Amino acid sequence: MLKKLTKDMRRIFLVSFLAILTISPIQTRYWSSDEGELEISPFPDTNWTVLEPLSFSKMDFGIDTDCVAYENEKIEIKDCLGESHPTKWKSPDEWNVTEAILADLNRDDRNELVMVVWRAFKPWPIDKFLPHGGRINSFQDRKGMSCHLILVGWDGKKYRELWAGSSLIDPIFDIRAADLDQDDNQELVALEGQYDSTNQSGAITVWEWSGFGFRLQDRVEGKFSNYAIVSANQKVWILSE
Ligand SMILES: [Ca+2]
Ligand SMILES: [Ca+2]
Repeated sequence: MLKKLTKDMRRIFLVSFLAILTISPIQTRYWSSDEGELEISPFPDTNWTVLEPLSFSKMDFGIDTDCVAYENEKIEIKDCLGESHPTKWKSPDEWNVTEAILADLNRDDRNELVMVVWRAFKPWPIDKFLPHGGRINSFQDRKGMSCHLILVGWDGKKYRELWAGSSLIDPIFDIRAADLDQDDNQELVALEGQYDSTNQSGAITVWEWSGFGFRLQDRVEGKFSNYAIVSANQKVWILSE
């Protein structure tokens, strides 16, 4: 499973990745979003900026004294003022949080923790009673773990799970948030692999909030292993190889 990159590691990775793109004979592709569909489009040679994920820091939730700690696939929201202050939210022991970013994906003008969570697979309860149950039984790996996208944030009174997806058909990794189509709403970008695959590669996917969950906006099939999100001239591109 992927480990969350620290901000410094991610910066080094991005710089290295862009350097490789510059000198590599591997074909670099530049994707931009046109009404929700990713398409290859010309990319300016200069004046571009790598869009980095928001760092975990105080005030990111609108609560100026709270901080996020991430270690060993566990994540915790606590008072920045010190250890003596109680934890305000922590990921359950049975979760493995393989990635986390801060973003406003549910469009409430407040950032939330967007997490890739692996946990023991659970079938839909109703499938126990249906004659053709087990519809999502393949959405797990050989160890019985399934991949989920989960949002946790401040509801005005406390931190709580704002939205939790059921088992993903295919696991996602390398998640980012960016407003690809300049409509002032962030989309979720993720690579989509396969359960039990030994290759950390897959399709580029873009997901948008539908009001109740995430709708797939577009998927570019392929064996992409990394990408960068770059802006130039008030437009945003996904750079892939
Ligand atoms: Ca939000
Ligand atoms: Ca958008």
